[in-house]
Amino acid sequence: MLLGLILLLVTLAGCLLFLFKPAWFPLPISAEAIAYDHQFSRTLWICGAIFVAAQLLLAWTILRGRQRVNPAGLAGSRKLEALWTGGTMAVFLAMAVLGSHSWAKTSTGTAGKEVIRVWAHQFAWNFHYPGPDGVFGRTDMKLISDASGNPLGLDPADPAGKDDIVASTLRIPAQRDVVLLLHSRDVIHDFFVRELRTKQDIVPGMEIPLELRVDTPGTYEIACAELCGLGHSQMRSVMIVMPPEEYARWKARQ
Ligand SMILES: [Cu+2]
Repeated sequence: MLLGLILLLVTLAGCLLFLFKPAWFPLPISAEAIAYDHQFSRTLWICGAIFVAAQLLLAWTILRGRQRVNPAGLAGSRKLEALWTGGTMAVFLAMAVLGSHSWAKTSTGTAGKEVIRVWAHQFAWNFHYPGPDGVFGRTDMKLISDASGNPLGLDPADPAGKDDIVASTLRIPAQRDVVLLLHSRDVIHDFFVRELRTKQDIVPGMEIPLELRVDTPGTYEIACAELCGLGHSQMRSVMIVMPPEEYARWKARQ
């Protein structure tokens, strides 16, 4: 009896937490983030409904009390088993297909887009812009020197690198397609902006593209989401999304 009541209370408290949302996600700032949120609420509603139904059934069974049933007289039902196994499978597959739509949108290709290299290292971020010539200067691991202000190892002998911009905060234009090319100088890091609902691992030796298009100007935190060493928790920066004209002015000033 008591167990049944506790179960009902816990289920009710769980539902209230989701209905009143004392803590919830920050606002989504891109179409992908909105699609992700829709998929998340769909999953939550379906799983939540099944969870509540199962708990209510369990509570009802407990509250009804024990009945003396001859165990030999209990028989399983193949039909019922096939029904809920099939049902679970159908729901699972349907959600997987719906979810894969939001993933499929993350295509690659840099033509006509704002291309910025992101360099992660223990424990900081650097952002590399090609400058007015649109060409990234050559970089060399051997030339990397944080002390002399060359965190990317830009080769001073390469003329394409003369106009390059290196910054410690990421600035991107709003309402424009942006491709971030993710690089790591040392270990695996992970580019994470909560408002984008995106986490992308950064693997040393690889250039991993991440496409985004942000609609809402503002300042958003970038965190490293891969435990990368002792200073991992300090490895953060900000992504400043600027109106396109303001972004162009900022770039011209550099
Ligand atoms: Cu990291």
